[in-house]
Amino acid sequence: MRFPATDLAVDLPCVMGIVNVTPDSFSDGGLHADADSAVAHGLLLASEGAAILDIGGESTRPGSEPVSVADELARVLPVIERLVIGAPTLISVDTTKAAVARAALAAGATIVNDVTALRGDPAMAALVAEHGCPVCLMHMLGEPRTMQDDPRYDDVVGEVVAFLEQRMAAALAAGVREEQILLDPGIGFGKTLEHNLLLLAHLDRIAALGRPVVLGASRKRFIGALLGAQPQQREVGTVATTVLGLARGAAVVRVHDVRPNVEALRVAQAIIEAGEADRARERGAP
Ligand code: HH2
Repeated sequence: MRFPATDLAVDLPCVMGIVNVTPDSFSDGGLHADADSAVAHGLLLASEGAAILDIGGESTRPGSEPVSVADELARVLPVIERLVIGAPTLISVDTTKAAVARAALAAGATIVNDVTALRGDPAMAALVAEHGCPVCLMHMLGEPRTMQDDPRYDDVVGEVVAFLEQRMAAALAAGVREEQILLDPGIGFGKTLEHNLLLLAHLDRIAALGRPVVLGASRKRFIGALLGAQPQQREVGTVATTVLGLARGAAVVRVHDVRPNVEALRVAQAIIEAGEADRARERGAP
């Protein structure tokens, strides 16, 4: 599958493994809250085939409380420093704060994953422009504390597409290059079950914006609603989202359970490529 030109130094599609160095993340809060266990978890995800590790020190689950720069830095920096050396992956920092992103990039992280799409901190766009690193711009309706209080759209897919176009234009206006930009529909960020399903069903409309799409549906609440399953039992449901996401153009899937998603994507990708090769042969046939 062809993806647009990007500064991401990995082959696409790829798996981004989640390392939450937090006490309160929705599915694994507290499991890797100290640096030693976060690093061990990151190394495990790398050994399972993650091409990127996304390190976060502030939960964005519905109802979560903000974390100070000092606390967030104390959580993520020691983990990033060790994984930059120890893991054969790219390191992404999941933060909305320019000070945290700056320190993470200085420590060797090479991707900024900002769930506010550069709206959370006025210094973030300039930092990303100056550094030249890939940046993920994600859609969110409202803010984490209240985003799940009755989210409404007239046309969820159209509104998310328009928002991402607008955030991409703002990033370009701030000096970010197009090749740096990744786009993410923000599954679960101010969305009902139906909104999430529509975004997944029409992910190709986000891919049509011409930038690699990041999909973060892993273990999220809508999967639990469909399956009646607790977060740690949503692995197979997550694989359904990554495989269908890939078929609709996702380039990076952000997941907690790396191995099953790596395996599923490898098989799905082989099928997609066989179909593409066959169609190309048919077109070229006399
Ligand atoms: N989802 C979460 C956090 N960061 N980043 C991107 N680009 N896309 C996402 O969908 C996304 C994200 C929430 O998941 P998780 O990190 O597991 O939970 P928490 O925010 O509670 O730490």
